[in-house]
Amino acid sequence: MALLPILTAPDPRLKKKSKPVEQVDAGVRRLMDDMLETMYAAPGIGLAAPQVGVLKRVIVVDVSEKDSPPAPHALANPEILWVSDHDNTHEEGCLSVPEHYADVVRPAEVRVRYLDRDNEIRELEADGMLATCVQHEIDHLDGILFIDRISALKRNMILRKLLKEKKLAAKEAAPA
Ligand code: GNR
Ligand code: NI
Repeated sequence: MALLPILTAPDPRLKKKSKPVEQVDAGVRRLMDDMLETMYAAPGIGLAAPQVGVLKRVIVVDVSEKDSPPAPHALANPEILWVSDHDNTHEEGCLSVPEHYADVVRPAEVRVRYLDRDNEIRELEADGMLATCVQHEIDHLDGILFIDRISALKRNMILRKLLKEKKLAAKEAAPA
């Protein structure tokens, strides 16, 4: 197992569309396990492969409460089969948009088809935080961040701050 570095916005890799995996083989399984380890260490409740620079359609989630047993899910090629016609608003954050939070409106329930860690086709029906998180992660596979689902005013404010921090960090790493 290994901890993988997490990309932060703005980064062109976070805007790309990820490619489906052919099958869940040992390499994809390793990626899933490393992503789970990275997610728990962050800590976060979800992680998508492009966030660690891998443009494959692989996501992991665990929305279990702190004092209940872990409930890891690893999904390859997740496809939304159905969304409820009622919406939910949740405050979202993202490991690739550190320290910024905003309310996002999404369908309250989803049904998703995917390949599991054993390359078996499965379906997951989710509501609540799991539904929000799975949609947030699938968005990453299509190059979409939660800030793309809020007002342009808020988005640009957040992006400007993140860019400024990146420039400052680069300067500190390599002083003139
Ligand atoms: O850790 C995370 N928390 C979170 C909170 C509300 C909605 C979505 C998320 S996902 C996020 C981790 C992450 O960036 N996944 O891509
Ligand atoms: Ni995210």
